[in-house]
Amino acid sequence: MNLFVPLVLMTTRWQETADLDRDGLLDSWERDGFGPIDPKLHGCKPNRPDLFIVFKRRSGVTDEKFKPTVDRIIKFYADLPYMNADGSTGIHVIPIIPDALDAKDDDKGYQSLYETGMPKEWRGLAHGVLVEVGTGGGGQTNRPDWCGSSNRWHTIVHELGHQLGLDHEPKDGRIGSPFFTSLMNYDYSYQFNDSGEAVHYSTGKFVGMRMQESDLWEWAPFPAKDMEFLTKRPYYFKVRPDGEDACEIDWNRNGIFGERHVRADVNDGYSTDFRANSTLDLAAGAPCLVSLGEDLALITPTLPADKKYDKNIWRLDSETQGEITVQIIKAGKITSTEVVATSAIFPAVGEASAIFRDGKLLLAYPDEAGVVLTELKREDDKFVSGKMRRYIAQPGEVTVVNTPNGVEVLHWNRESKAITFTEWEPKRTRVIPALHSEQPVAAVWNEKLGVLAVVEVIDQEKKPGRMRISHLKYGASGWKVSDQIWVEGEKGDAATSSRPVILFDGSRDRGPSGGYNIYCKGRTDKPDAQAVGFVCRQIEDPSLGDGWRVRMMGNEWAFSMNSPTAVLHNGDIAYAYRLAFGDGKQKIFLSQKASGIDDRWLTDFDEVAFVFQQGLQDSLRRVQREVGLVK
Ligand SMILES: [Ca+2]
Ligand SMILES: [Ca+2]
Ligand SMILES: [Ca+2]
Ligand SMILES: [Ca+2]
Ligand SMILES: [Zn+2]
Repeated sequence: MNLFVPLVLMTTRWQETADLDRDGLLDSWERDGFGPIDPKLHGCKPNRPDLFIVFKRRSGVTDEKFKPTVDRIIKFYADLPYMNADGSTGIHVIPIIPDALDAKDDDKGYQSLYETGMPKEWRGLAHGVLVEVGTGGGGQTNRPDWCGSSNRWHTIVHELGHQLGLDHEPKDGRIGSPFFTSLMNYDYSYQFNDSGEAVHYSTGKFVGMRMQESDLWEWAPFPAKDMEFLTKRPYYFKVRPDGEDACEIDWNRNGIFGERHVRADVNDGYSTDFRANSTLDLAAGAPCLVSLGEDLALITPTLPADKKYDKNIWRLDSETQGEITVQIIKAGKITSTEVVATSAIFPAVGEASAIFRDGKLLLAYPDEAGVVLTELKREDDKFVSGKMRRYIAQPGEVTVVNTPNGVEVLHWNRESKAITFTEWEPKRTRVIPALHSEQPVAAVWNEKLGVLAVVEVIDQEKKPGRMRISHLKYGASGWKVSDQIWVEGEKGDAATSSRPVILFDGSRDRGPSGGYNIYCKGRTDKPDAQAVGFVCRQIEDPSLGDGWRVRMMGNEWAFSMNSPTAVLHNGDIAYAYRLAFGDGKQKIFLSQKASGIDDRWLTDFDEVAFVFQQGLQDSLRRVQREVGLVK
């Protein structure tokens, strides 16, 4: 008796909740019908997953416009490679297509249309999609049974993926991965291996590959043809076979295959991301970062304490004169502030540029009459201002660069656009006739080639703001241009409307001759309009962008009205820009790890198994609990 009672109870509970195929619909509902579910009409079965989807259309989405979309969605789920108890494969989609919404609801967002759009009797039994008029793509999910999506099958299966519990990254990796081939991954949402029809939920084929960008091996235990997709959008990696069953991938794009312990940003399909981020003080123009070894110096144009950061101030000029502030940053925190230029001594009318050499910060900036050169000595956690000199120059901006032949100050003349070189210890000032730029220039010493690289901004006939590197060699008669390279090739698109910044990276990962990184604000017609930043990385593969890979920095909201700044720092890259909007508007955003090289795991994830074993059931259970269908 005592033994018997619990058994009976258990059996009753089992019958109440059994869901053999784990599609979230109880066996009894699928067999005998339940609410609006009619097994004869809908063809649902207890031993094969069924997925009811209510497609509520916006007014204007006709049957004719929606039919191809729904047919493709049915095929998509039917084709999923997973074996069911009844011997079939895939998920059986049952579309429920009520009348389209009224035109009076046209201006309501998808979230507020759940009440109107998701029929009460289907809640907990079906998933819901509000189908928008557009077909271009774009969607959003706010509930396990509701999303808004354009009338495009790619987007709808992506948003349904979110409803079923899928994320943009592999569920156990948590960062984007080029071999997470899912349509949930933005890299492959609309195409895979150059085919719009080949997009899919991942089967976890590459789950065995677990890699860190900080320590990559350029080898994979898969035939080269399985990795062919990496040679297409958005990555264009070079892959070559290593026998029948393995291949080598040039992750760091340096032209050498099969290397070990490689460092490279390999998941930059969407952007190069920021890590170790902080928001710092207000600035009145573009920042400049200088590496002090362990620490950083942040140099910004600022306003005197009695002036307000008016929204129209985007840089200092002769009307809005200001100060130059130098701050020491340790682990993302400001530890000291030194005001170099004050209203009493040579107020600044532009941006500062500096280098760190022999324990001293050599800093230059334009004032009303010329260029101010100042030396600051580092003493523990602060800078102490030292010698200050100036020379007469036309209005413009300056760039300080360290070379084996001494420190040079490059002056860009705002009127004539000509570039003048002045040695830090001013012996001589020379115009380099071949150099001419629409914007202030960037400069760096290339130790592999023994040349000074100067980035000019040049208006091509049809494309304004293109960037070109001029290599200069030092000889008896001073600096002479030896050769020139267009950033992204002469026919490329990379362009800016403000000062670029250039780094030279001579590490092994950049190949035998090293490589440049050029950072810039994207070009806008009005120079002070906000835009996102870009990095143009020089690579060994000349077939891609004429040897350049251009990526967005951060994300599509990382707007600035000013140029960004970047510097090689602590084995990574520090990057800063002045925020264009939001709470931090006009403050400096700093990423101390902006190389995009991450030490979290890149991997793959078996989404198909997840959906069949968990996703279908869990998503409906959550709604069933909400409406009281199950406990
Ligand atoms: Ca079921
Ligand atoms: Ca079923
Ligand atoms: Ca390589
Ligand atoms: Ca990365
Ligand atoms: Zn998404």
